[in-house]
Amino acid sequence: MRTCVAIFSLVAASGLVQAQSFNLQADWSDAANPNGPWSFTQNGVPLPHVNAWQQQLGGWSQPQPAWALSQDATNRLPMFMRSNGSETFAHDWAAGNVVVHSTDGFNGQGDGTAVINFTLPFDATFNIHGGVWIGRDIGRSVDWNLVIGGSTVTGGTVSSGDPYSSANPLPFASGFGGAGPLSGVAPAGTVIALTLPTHGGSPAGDFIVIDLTIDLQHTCIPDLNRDGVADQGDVDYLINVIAGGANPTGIDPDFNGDGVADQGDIDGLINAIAGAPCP
Ligand SMILES: [Ca+2]
Ligand SMILES: [Ca+2]
Repeated sequence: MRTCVAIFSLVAASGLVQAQSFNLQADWSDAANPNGPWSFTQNGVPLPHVNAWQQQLGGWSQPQPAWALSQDATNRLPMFMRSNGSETFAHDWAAGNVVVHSTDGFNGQGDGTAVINFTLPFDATFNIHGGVWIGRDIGRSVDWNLVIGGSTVTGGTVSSGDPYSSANPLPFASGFGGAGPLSGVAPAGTVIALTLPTHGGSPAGDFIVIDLTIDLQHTCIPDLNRDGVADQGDVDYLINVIAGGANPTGIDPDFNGDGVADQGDIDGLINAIAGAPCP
């Protein structure tokens, strides 16, 4: 939990600015991966696109595009898709839902765990909404874990026969970590990851349906040297970075976001440390 503590202890300026909402379904792309802040990966590595997942093996009456290593081979898991609604088997999701098939040793040979990554595009206060359910009832189980900045903060399991469904998703807030970890402040570049491994003991992987929205509010994090306090040390840090010095915490020295790193950023930082809104 060390990284998690570090993230949540970041001191953010109180002022706030603009909000932006990112919805997994609405933002879906079959053209690009990563797609903006989203990426569909095995163990964090973005997967290539296929035009018709299980084209030969069947299951869809119309070609179902997906992100996966192959269409029909034994490395076709994990798989990420936005359903085209032409499934020919019993399932509990609607056209337009984002569905993941977790990997397993049968059809994910040599492959990694299904992971949806969302990388914060700016310093932000984040709020994570939504939930998951198993896509069909054939005796299998899939785990979900929310991993923020490398630390697992909450998670759970959906299983064939459990009470959760499209009509009653398992909310992320009902994970073992409760609702607390679903909001916080984190710097640009922090990865919010939803990992979807096949549950231990499940005979194989299965479809899990994801309803996920991440709301962001721009904020600024005056604790530029990431030592847990916003103070003169951060002003010194920024002055040094702007002067061409080392930047071990990897901050963007353009603190006020006007496109240049200069005295205006130092002034903005001093004001923010004193309690003013983000510049
Ligand atoms: Ca500091
Ligand atoms: Ca600036």
